[in-house]
Amino acid sequence: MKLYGSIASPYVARVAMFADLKGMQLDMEPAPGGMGSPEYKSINPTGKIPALVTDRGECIAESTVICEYLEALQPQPPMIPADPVLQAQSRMIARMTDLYIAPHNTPLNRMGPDRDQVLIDKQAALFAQGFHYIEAFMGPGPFAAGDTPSLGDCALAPFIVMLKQNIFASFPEVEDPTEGTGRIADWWDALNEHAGCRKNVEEYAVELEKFLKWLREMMAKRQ
Ligand SMILES: N[C@@H](CCC(=O)N[C@@H](CS)C(=O)NCC(=O)O)C(=O)O
Repeated sequence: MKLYGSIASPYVARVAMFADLKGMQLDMEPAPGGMGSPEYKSINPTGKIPALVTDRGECIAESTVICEYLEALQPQPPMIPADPVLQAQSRMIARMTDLYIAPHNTPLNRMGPDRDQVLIDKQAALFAQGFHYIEAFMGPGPFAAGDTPSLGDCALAPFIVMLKQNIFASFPEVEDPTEGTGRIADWWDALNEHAGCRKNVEEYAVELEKFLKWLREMMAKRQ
């Protein structure tokens, strides 16, 4: 079994954290030829990372589906709750991260030195709406669903790390939901008090910082 991707991707980090918390070792390699390349598209036609190639050679794409495959392969310890409501809550947090948080990042990342205040305010409102949905649909906790980490935690945590490094500091209009006293702030505290989650969050933060530094240097050279 091989996972294609780089840990700097929040989607790859989702799978890496999920597998690590299950105690599964994943053999990870960069996408051959790079993301979106014809060589990699011959393995994963979407060209996106992550992709997992099974021992029988089938390709499984999409981070959440890969997590669900790993859960089916090795059910213990469960990372998708057995309780139907907690299960739905865990899945909702992963899905809402993808639908209502992840897309709002890109327009801000692409913004040059001239700040477009109208766009910033629009994106800040979209982030606030997305976090409101997530807060409303989290389970009893203290983790995203129940009292142990699950899929929803592995999906949301890397995006929070990414926004902390890339967005919240540069765009104060976008509110960091882990500050303050709301459900997401309590969730973030619980996550960081859990040794396994904290290790994954810290490892991702280090890899992402390295990637962002490389990206900034590359963009500076281009100017
Ligand atoms: N829905 C996908 C999203 C994966 C994704 O967008 N990955 C990015 C890297 S963070 C990528 O591969 N981008 C390259 C491309 O779109 O060609 C998942 O959950 O796996």
